[in-house]
Amino acid sequence: MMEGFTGWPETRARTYRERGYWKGRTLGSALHETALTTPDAVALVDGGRRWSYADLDLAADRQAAGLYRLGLRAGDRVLVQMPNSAEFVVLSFALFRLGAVPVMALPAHREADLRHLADLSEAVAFAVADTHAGFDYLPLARTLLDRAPSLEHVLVHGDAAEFTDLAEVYADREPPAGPAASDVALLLLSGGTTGAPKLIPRTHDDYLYNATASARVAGVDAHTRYLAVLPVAHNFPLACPGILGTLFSGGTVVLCPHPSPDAAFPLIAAERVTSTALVPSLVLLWLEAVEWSDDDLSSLDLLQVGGAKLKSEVAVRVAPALGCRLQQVFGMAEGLVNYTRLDDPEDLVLHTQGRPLSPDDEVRVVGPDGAEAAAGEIGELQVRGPYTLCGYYRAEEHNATAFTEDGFFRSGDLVRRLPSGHLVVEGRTKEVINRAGEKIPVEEVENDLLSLPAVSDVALLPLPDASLGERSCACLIVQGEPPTYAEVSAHLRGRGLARFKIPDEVRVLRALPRTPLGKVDKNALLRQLSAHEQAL
Ligand code: OOB
Repeated sequence: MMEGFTGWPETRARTYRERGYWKGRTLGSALHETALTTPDAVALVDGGRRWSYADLDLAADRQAAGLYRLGLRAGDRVLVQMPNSAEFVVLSFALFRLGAVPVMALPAHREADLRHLADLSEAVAFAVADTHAGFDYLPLARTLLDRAPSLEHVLVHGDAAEFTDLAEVYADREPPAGPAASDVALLLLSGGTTGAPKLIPRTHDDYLYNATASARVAGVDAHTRYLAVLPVAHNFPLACPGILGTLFSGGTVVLCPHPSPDAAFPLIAAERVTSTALVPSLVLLWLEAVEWSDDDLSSLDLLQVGGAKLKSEVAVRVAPALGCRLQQVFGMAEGLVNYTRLDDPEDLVLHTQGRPLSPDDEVRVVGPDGAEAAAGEIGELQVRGPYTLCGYYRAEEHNATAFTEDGFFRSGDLVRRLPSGHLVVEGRTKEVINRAGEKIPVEEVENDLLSLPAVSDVALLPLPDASLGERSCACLIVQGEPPTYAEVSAHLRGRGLARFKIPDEVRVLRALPRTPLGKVDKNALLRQLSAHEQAL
């Protein structure tokens, strides 16, 4: 077993096997089985390029062999930061086959997060595309290679310069012996509690179940044509059911390089896309764009929405405007995923965030006193189950508080449970700003703001935002000349902060309100800001 990984207690593991959730198969072998059944069906579409299942299966094997020849071994970690592309899918399966473990970074991450991830995982390789969305990843790769002592290889899709070209990482088909189904298959990034992202180990057994059970609940089959719009390294588009759920069902994955309607709508029309997944802020954008778009979206049958709370007012507009069904998805990289079901009454689909995927998801709602909340009351969601982690990777100290004694994960989400078992998300106990589904760890950004020379105190707050859900506002106390927005933002970018963590707004205040204990009173500050807003 991988050091730093906490597995399930044996009695629960046995139950999950006996009940057929864990099938003892790896992600790599599941793809192989689909490829044997439907070798000629189209697995992937990326721009003008198409891969049949046989093509994808072979490409993954050859790349696994190539990575092995390069010196990568089972258990090695590889930091992967790739845009939505077929190369991401091929590389992921090559790593799954080899038993090497991808660390799933997002294209928006910058040096600070990447270095932390490389160091924490002791990644031996970093895989990137040369450029994406106007950003050149090669200078970033150079800095990282220079500063992260574990890194030995940089693998590049595109113009590789002095690094290894991913297209050349292949060897003839003789895959080395693969991993066991109980091994860690990948490390997902946490949406962030406080501080830098944590790593979430997902095993082949648990992630295969996550993807295939999700596929059933979302009605995915061989006719599904799934558009991957959200960043593919995220759990939602990757396995809820996303790319993996579609591939294990023999459907087609269409990769969308950008989430804008300009990129997505023509792809939906051309590839007759049947389903996709969005965060609420994108739903708003799509609802607006569909008004003037000429693209034929009639093939679209299902829109999944999750990552942040979808307001009922927006939920009701989805079916009429886009001509498809809606499925709300409330999930977390740590495991538990809730779905509204396709045959749920409309009321539940519009006004709840769904119910747990698995009959063996043990969910409880706990009040501040630690006791279970009364039916219908708000409390913290705690969970354990066949695909929910039992410990963050290499995070002993944090794990001591993130889990209860009986092994439940404290999600930090405040929910209410209806008699049907459906959950309504009501807020959070932890300090995270949910900006369009991307989670901003407040404390980390506050610390970075404090390093600005003139800044003596700071508070980062979420402001309600019609399109993003929440936007971030940095309130600064300064000595002397206040910095401009451009200066603040340049400073943070210079410290390697991910793009979505840069505050949307900066305000300079005379003082921060305090609680009797001397902590910044963020509720009072929020009231102060909104009173100011109304006065304008
Ligand atoms: C998904 O995963 P993460 O790890 O980026 O973020 C998880 C957190 C949850 O704990 C919750 O606070 C929030 O994001 N969240 C929602 C939500 N879906 C996620 N809050 C309200 N309503 C929803 N529907 O975001 C994720 C993972 C798998 C599938 C879908 C989303």
